[in-house]
Amino acid sequence: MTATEHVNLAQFMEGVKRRNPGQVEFVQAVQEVAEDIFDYIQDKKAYHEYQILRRIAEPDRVVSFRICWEDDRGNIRVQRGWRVQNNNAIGPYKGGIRFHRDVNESVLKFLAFEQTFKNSLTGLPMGGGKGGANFNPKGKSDHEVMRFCQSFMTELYRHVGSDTDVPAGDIGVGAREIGYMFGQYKRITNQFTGVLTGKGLEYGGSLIRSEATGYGAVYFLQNMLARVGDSIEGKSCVISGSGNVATHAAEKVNQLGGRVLTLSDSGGFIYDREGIGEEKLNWVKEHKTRSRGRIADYVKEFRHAEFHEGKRQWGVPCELALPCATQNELEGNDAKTLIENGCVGISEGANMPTNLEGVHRFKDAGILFAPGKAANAGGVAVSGLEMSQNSARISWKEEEVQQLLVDIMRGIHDRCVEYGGTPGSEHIDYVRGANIAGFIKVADAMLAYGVV
Ligand code: NDP
Ligand code: 2IT
Repeated sequence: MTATEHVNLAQFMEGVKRRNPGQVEFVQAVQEVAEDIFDYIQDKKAYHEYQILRRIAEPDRVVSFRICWEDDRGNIRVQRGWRVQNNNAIGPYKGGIRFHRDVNESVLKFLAFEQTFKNSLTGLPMGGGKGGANFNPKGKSDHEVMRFCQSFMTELYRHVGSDTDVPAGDIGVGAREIGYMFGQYKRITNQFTGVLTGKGLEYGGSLIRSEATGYGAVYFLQNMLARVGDSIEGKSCVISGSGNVATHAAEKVNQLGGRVLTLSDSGGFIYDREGIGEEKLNWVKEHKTRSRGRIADYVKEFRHAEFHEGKRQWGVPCELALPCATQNELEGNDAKTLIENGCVGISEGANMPTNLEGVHRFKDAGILFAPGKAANAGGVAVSGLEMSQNSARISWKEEEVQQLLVDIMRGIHDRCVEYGGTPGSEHIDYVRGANIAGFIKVADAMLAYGVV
């Protein structure tokens, strides 16, 4: 018998906290996974002996670097950037880049850890990574963003590559930023390779990549509802965020006959009782993405709607909820309110939007609750398809990618059902299902490699 067999969940988490002081988001993400995995591996000796979870919860490496750039007034600005390469047991590191004022090492470590399980769930050969910088794109000119992206890539290029680590977008990083970063990578290396995904269609991007995360989160909800004989049609839906994921989730809810009541940004939320239909949604996309405006302006355009400054939308009565903005935006009390108001299904478009107390409340209430690592995997899945297209130097048709996305989301759903079932009950714990199904593939690959 080895000493590691005696480590219980509490002792394991004590170690994680001790080794990662102050990294609350990272500890939270590990805790949520460890709660399920410890139970699952109780009788699986090899996973203990080879310290698999302990190793997945220690990034392969964290690269941290300085980024200098010049703003439009000639001031020299200094930012901090990171790339967290969490685990490459089943494929090259893969995961987005986030530019946001609040980015720090803890946030990127939690995202890279989650990404490892998410990417495994897609069934595609991708390891887990994440990167970013504490750069606030709000109010910056195009040229400032360009200079920042170029400076960021001038360091990042030596750590990434189409078979090593393939970044993509995330909060604050969309088509514009990917274009600037790809341009700089190509300039430095003189290579045109699939080093980034989420690229423009003119230079190796895939159809449906922009839509994939939001659409996928709604497909996941659709799969959960279908399993219990229900559907999205006619249901009211509360969505947070108004970026890439939120607007495409809203688009798919509309297409499937649901009614979207809210969208938000960091300034507050808008509530439109008449529903945010296609035309209004197109206005939001244009306003938020192209004009980089605020969601508050929605009520100037659509005067019947309400804007709730500095508030979150979880008190708006609804049947479905899709948190699509950021981590820990839905807390225990919000979960309680949603449950009391009769919400029947939640699908996380964002990464870890529900805090641990909220997750426990949803689990205990036995309602349909899809964790981000399963529900928002459609984005990285289509990134995986973009990598395949780049390697083969071809572009697939829209219908092909659409169908693959639908199939991949159904596959993830079914894997969660396989591992999230409860004996003697019809209920599926999708959190447990996603954690275990995501873990197994990575763990077994790690066992195959021995101690490396
Ligand atoms: P965007 O930058 O396109 O949009 C982010 C949205 O969230 C904006 O409306 C933004 O408001 C809001 N937001 C960001 N930070 C906060 C905050 N601290 N408080 C309140 N609102 C906030 O990002 P995405 O839509 O791409 O990403 C949203 C979420 O989805 C993230 O959790 C991301 O990790 C996750 N995700 C994204 C994927 C993708 O393919 N893009 C794939 C899988 C997950 P404001 O404009 O005011 O900042
Ligand atoms: O969180 C995520 O899955 C993403 N931001 C997308 C990652 C990717 O590589 O497409």
